[in-house]
Amino acid sequence: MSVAPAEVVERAVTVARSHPELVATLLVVTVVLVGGGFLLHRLTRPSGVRFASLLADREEVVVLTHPNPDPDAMAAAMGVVSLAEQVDTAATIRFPGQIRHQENRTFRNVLDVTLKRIERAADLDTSAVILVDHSHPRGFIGSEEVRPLAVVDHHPSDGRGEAFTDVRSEYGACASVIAEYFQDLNATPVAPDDRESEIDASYVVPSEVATGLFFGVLTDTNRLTSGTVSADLDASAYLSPGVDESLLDRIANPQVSAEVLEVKATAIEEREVSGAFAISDVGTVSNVDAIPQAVDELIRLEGITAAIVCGIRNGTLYLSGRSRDDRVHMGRAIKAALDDVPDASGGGHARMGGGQVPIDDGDFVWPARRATLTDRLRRALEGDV
Ligand SMILES: [Mn+2]
Repeated sequence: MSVAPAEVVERAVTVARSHPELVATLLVVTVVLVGGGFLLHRLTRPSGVRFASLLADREEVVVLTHPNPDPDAMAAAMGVVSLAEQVDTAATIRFPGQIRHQENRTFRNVLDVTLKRIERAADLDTSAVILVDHSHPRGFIGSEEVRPLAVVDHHPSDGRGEAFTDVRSEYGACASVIAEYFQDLNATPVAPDDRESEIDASYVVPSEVATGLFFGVLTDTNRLTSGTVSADLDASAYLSPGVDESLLDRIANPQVSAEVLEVKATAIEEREVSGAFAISDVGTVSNVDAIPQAVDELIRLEGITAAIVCGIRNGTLYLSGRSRDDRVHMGRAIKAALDDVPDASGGGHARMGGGQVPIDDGDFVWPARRATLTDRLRRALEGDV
């Protein structure tokens, strides 16, 4: 027996009339299913997809790095700018502080990263601020009033973005997180010899962005030797077809200025060693970044487990310390040694510390105090202060 379609509708209407509660229940179930499914879909979208749609909703965004941005921070920022441009959102990179270290300067120049320095919050000229590689704005006037729209970071922190927060403290580099965003969008890394316009994909990772992100992962994991997780390796593998090896070589092996090498040589020559601890005074320098680089060399000397290098520039004595000795918490040692020196500041982590001492008294008084300071540093390393 066949049933005419009209008859089916008629029967359904009859059932519905006699059981209104059934209709109501069906309606509620449908709404819950559709609504819930929609919500679930929104919430379970990969982070990269959510991030891209956040960017797409804005006319323009500012990507902000921490003070003195390193390759990981600059690479992450480049990645965000590239994503923004691909969803037709204008994006600029801003940074507080200075770019002095030769590795950072080389990275910026070779990859032609456009980033502008800011001094105060008003320089940001937009409310849509995206923080990369840090999660609390710092290093400029009014930084504490900036409420970031989004935070993408790999340092353990409670910092949050108003609309988007992605802090993956287990990752070795922020660049790995950004690379994953591209991967979430099925973006194709563009090989250095290919043209972007000839790639048949909705999203791409331009070659210089892939190269930058790849190097960001390398530097923040000390060439994949420390703090690396499989996500960092996955990100590197994903980016590798887009990596331009000649650019990578230029970024990874920057020219070192003669002064940095001279300061390193002085630090080694002038070292005063007692037991496993070395302290070295390199005198006046014109580039204070040479001081941490010098202590990085000094700590590599056989038999040395903790080292401090100090030098003067523009009336300030700069100290930089390294420890690979469990007995010495370098940050605390420097802090203790400078504790009651007027206007001095010092501190840091177990393996890395630094400090600054303003010298207003002129050279006449200072040499004696400098000897005293060296003595205190030595006692602090030995745990006596
Ligand atoms: Mn980083």
